[in-house]
Amino acid sequence: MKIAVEGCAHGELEKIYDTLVHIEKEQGVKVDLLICCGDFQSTRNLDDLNCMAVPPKYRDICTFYKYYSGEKKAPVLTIFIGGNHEASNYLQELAYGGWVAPNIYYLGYAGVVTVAGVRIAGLSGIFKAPDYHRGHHEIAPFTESTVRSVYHIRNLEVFRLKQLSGHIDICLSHDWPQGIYHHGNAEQLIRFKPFFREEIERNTLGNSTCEELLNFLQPSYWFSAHLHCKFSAVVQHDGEKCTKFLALDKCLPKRRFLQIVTVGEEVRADTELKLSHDLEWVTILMLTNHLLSVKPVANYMPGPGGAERYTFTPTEEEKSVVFEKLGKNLEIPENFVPTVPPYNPNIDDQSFSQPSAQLNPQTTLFCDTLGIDDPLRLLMIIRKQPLNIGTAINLQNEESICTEDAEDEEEVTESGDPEDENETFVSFTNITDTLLETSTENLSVTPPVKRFRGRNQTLYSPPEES
Ligand SMILES: [Mn+2]
Repeated sequence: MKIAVEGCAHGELEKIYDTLVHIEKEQGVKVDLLICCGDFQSTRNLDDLNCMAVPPKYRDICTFYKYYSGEKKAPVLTIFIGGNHEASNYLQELAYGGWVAPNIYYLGYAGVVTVAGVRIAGLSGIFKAPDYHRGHHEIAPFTESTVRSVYHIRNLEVFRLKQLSGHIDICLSHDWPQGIYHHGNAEQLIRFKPFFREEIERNTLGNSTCEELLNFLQPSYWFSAHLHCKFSAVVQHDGEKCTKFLALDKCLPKRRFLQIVTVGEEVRADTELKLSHDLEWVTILMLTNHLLSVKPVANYMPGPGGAERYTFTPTEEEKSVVFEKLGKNLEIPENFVPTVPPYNPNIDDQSFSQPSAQLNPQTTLFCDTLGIDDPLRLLMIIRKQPLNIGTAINLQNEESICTEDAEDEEEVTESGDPEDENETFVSFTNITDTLLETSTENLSVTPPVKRFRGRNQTLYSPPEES
């Protein structure tokens, strides 16, 4: 499968897709999947933009809304993780992953999916020690503080990822695994980014939980973004396995933001790729539901020495229970519906407020199917907010979405060949060939859902009630 890997998207979806379509035409290859490593900026409208942690002058609606409204369609199946510049209110609706637009899938706080037999795991957010052990307590409208902490990585997701067994082909994180620069050309990196020197020398650059996960999961590939430069490395693990690391730049002209990598089997040109749940992962989500916290206090994961279960690598029996619950069908349903009015460029409008949180029908269905908790729903219960479930809105009634189409196409023609400048920085080879010098290989157990559900509700009920 040909996978296009993108660093930080920063809302430039239209440019990224144009570049891909251009590559396909020029080089006669078909890209099967696009992976974005965060800072995706899936802002549907101006309200969403106010939930993004950037100074107001940098708030730019960019082009995601066109894919949300249906004005444009993603030409290739796209999956992404969250970074530190996101429509956090929207991503929170999809804690366990979901479609943010047709053909564009968010992996959730953490997630594992398979595409054409390739197993892909992702961890959203960036690491900040003070928030690592807290629950997912943030909810829109965010404060100055929660608008940032909302995208900080939590121990729950890292714990869940560490329950995975079997081989992982690709892992994604927004910030780099700590120490990864010692496995590649660090001197060249420092020449390009001199202000990294001190942190590289002290081995403090990057995310220690990702380093831990990289060594634990030993995936074939690890892709990251965030530091806005291209860098590759190979981590040789004990034994045969190694991980090829690649970080890419953000989407800007003349920057190396995109690379095509060949992973797994070739996909026939007429195959429409489908995204599937990873059964082991979904089972882990269910088995660890009771570990979810939405409180702003420390929430420690179980370990040896305590009385409770602390390994949740599922048994075959546990997996088959989940398989039944999913109707013996792992395919992720294509059940996206727009639930808020998309940005309308023809209306000269401004918004200075954040929206209130809304539940997403995709998450509601997923949680109901498995009998697990939606963290956002728990928060609404605590805050005594109405359980506001987003419903499909009819975009036919929205003015000007359709009329925009024609204008847009003209614009592309007028501006001539927008890809010209892209040519130099899109590298196009398998990273194995170009970047790497070292050659490498490549029962009766009923899930305790009901009980935990009840337990969660009590845990999370407001203090005055308990
Ligand atoms: Mn970033």
